[in-house]
Amino acid sequence: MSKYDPRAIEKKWQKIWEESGAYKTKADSSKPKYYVLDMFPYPSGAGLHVGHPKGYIASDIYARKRRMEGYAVLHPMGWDAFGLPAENYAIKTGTPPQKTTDESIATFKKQISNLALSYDWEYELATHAPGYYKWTQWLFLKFFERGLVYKKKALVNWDPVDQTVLANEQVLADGTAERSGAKVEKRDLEQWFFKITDYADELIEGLDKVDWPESTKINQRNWIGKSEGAEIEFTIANSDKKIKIFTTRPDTLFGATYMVLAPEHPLLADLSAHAENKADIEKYIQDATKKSDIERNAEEKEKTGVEIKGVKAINPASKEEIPIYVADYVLGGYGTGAIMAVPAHDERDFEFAKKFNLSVKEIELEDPKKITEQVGGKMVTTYRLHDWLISRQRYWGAPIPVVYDPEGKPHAVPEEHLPWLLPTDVEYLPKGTSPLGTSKELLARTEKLFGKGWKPEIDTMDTFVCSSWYYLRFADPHNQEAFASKANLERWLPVDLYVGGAEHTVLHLMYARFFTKALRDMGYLAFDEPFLKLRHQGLILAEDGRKMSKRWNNVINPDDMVERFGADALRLYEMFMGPFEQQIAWNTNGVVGTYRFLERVWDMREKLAENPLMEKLDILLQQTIDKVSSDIEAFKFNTAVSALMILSNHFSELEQVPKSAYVTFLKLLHPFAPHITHELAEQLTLKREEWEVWPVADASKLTTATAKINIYVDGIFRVIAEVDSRTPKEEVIAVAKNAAQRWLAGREIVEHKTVYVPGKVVSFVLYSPSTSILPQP
Ligand code: ANZ
Repeated sequence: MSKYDPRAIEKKWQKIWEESGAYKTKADSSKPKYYVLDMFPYPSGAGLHVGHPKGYIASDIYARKRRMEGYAVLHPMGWDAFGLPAENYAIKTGTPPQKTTDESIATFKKQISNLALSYDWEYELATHAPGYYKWTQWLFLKFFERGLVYKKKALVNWDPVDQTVLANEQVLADGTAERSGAKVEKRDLEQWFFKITDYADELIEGLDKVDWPESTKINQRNWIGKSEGAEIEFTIANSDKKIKIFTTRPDTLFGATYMVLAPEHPLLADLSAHAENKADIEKYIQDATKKSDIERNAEEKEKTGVEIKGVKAINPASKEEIPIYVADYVLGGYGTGAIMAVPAHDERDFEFAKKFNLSVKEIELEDPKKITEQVGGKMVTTYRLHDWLISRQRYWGAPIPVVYDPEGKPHAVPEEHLPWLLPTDVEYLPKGTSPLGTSKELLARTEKLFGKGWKPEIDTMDTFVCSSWYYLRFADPHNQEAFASKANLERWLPVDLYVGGAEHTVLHLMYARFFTKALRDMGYLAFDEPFLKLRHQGLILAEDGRKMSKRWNNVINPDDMVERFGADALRLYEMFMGPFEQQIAWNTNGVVGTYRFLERVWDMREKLAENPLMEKLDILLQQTIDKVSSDIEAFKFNTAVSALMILSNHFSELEQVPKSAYVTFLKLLHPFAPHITHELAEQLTLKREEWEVWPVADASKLTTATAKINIYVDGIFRVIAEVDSRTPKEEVIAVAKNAAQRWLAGREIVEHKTVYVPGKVVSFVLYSPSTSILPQP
């Protein structure tokens, strides 16, 4: 009989699947729907490394299981195609981003196809295609009509390397840019914003409705940063001017011994005009506003500030005159940008007071409600979340569909002119202004359509706008009349399972939720949350434990692995290597291991017989069905694979393997290793409807016996622990340790002398304290 040869069978089956349309979406069938989505990749020039497919393999297994269970599955793939790498490459080489992007997509697609991921390529989309960004622009217009898009001048994050403005979400905790790593600066610029803050509350509440990793929910809640407190006005002495502060502790009002304004506070110019030290204040403001909020807020940072000399405020409770400072530990973008400082109760205020010799006043706390009312304040809710800045001074993005009349007033480009095409006659090199400003064609187009003196908007949209709605487009990717038809949206949305990296917890995953809620309010969608179940894959590190990167020359290419061991072995290995969400280093020997496993599965054909199941095998088989089924649901792919290995080991011990058990085994293995299972099914002349169905465990055979484990310590029987008889050895030993804790107390176990008699006994031997042979520290 022939040897297992993945090279021969994998190509054969990929061709058959393609020609027979095996993974076509059954859009109009009567079957229930299931939508399995991967976060679509940015098609970079470097191609895929073995880390990319980890999530894709997992979602593919899920999608295949759902199909076998009788669902109509939507499992599409596309390209998040706009973005800076292609543009930066264009600057270096002059190659148009369009060309680089299309080439990268072709490479990615080929690599993905080698892995037998069951995407329906008829549903493919790419965000840089005019047929797609037409609808990105259309959505911008709808948001604009509804007042969810506006333009304002604001102090914004400027990335000096990528030469563009960034959203707050794109600046990391250390004040560097998420993409370029540059230290982010502040600039005062007029920019377009999406009003995501309108949905702050709902974005928090909705998190309770979805099956997402808790850490991601926490990140979103913290990012939105809802805070309940009071706004209270402080009057400036000898003036009718007032400064409004935000505090979560109005009960400490009597203890406010000074005030602090953020360097960005709008009243500062006015106040410092009367100050004795105007020049010092101006210098301080200039320096402070260059720093990032994160830097300014750093706890270990020494407090700095300047008093506005000659100007005082009046504490509305104590009526005392108190000094006013400008200091950068108060942020312009939070609360009202001004605080009352209570050094007796607030750590930061205390530090500042110590440094500047300000009085620290011990006080009795007031009733927060009452005191707020008494001084004419009001209770308010503030948020850390700001509106989403979407203007980018870069080329390779969707043009913002706006034109300006000769007075400079913005107008939306009417719908009939969409797609508002990205011009091609541009200089890519960013000079701090937008490359689209160099296009003669864009200007001529604008003047021709709207009149002399009209000018186009020259910024493009943040690429996160494009990815905020792609999961909707997948329901109906070729529709030219709408971003997706109502019927198709109803058929497929929301996404049932979404798989992707954890790095987008407050970026894409929040923006997409905002889009969904806004579109629901406009009547286009009938659901609140776009992604019902979300899972993040852990990174695959290189064999040296570092991140895979061209720079370290440690990248493992999936094509090489497929070439050497086949896609099935690679798929199995990536699922078997450890818990799905954990970060794990690559080990090529592991692929050798899964290859050998498949080889044994292959060779087992020769032992098949039509004999009935023995009871022991039948129980193991039912248990395996049960475990693989529930493990896939729970994203415990590694333990699902190990259950399959246990079953196949049992087959190996048998003289003859009952064919019916082997066929069930093939069904369970199929989502993990589609090629070999198809080939074996063909050799066994199984019909599709016979084996491409997910098996259901016979519950009556699953009743698990409990095993009573006798636990011995140093040869003396101590206690009994009860465990499920299926519990693996390591777990039984852990349970036994726990149960015998008081006889083990504080002493070291001689691990290699631990004895386990399956289902019966665990025996521990302890190091004797007098003759300790423990290695000295
Ligand atoms: C007086 C006070 C006394 C405060 C006290 C705290 C403790 P969260 O919980 O994050 O909302 N604050 C207000 N606006 C600020 C700004 N723009 N920049 C920096 N700090 C600001 O924190 C609210 C508290 O942070 C507010 O309550 C205010 O200090 C400060 F014992 O007011 B508190």
